[in-house]
Amino acid sequence: MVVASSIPHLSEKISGAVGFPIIDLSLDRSHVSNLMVKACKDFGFFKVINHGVPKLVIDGMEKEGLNFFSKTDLEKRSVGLLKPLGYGNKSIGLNGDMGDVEYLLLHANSQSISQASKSISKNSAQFYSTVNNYTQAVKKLACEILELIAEGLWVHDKYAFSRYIRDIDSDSLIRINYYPTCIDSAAAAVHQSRGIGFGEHSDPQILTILHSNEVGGFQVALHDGTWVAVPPDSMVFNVIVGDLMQVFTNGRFKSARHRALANTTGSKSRISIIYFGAPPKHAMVYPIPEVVKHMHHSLYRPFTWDEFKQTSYSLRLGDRRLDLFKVT
Ligand code: GA4
Repeated sequence: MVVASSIPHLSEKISGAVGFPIIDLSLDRSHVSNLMVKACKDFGFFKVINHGVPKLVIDGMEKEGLNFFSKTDLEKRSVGLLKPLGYGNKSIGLNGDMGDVEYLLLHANSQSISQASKSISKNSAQFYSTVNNYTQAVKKLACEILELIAEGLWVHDKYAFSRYIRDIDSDSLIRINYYPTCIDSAAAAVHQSRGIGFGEHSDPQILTILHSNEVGGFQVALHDGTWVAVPPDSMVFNVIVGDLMQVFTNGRFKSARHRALANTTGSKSRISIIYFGAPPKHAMVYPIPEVVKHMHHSLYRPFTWDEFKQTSYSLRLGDRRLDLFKVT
């Protein structure tokens, strides 16, 4: 059963007219950083091209993903339904959210990937090197983007944001979401509940870097709540502002609410690979003083990433968890 509240409602606003910013990373640095800050303020979302991640690295990762999801239910479950990390099927988080999606969710550090590889693949050395290469390349991209954003915001310390995910104890994650075609799923009941692949939410972390194959379904909400379909394009990386970035910028950037519709193509599975850049658990998070200076007061109280993460997991997927951290 799909949670009723997450099914797209007929009366909701949907627009096809908005083209989200596409930022060419090969252009002049100060121009790129200004474009990024504008995109973060206007949408909390943009796409990047000429990102420097080799196609071979992306294709290899997708292939490992498809290979894993093509296994039998029993084989996949043997990875361990390590809550909340490991293999998941339809159930999202710990509080009853459901979607028409299968996923693998892993910590993004080399040691954890190496550990997980042993239970995920018979050829664990190959799985490890493919997933680790992809994760390292996308982490580098995330750091570059965060440094460009810091420059565009005129923050003194260019590493103010990226240092959290460069930290050896960073709690960043890597996720592969698999949205089966109608044909893939046997049960008629599943067909009836089709609508949502992954329900509306914002990401709790700093920044998310999402890649998907050429199958559609991904949507991003504008600030006024209108949903906009993001046309699938395997040449781009999609960049999503997370909740912590909203806090760092004292609300000047808003975390983007996004969702994935269930895959109704009937022909090809949708696969997306997502990197979530997060601080170490013990790191303190608060609006950066240079931003607050211009705005006179902090909108959010200081908290640790661990506290915020625990709160996120205690709530539903679509809940607006940042409201609980506002200064009253
Ligand atoms: C959204 C971003 C990441 O995918 C994730 C998700 C996590 C999960 O799937 O286990 C959460 C969700 C995400 C936000 C609120 C909580 C936690 C499901 C959920 C209901 C891995 C994450 O870090 O937060």
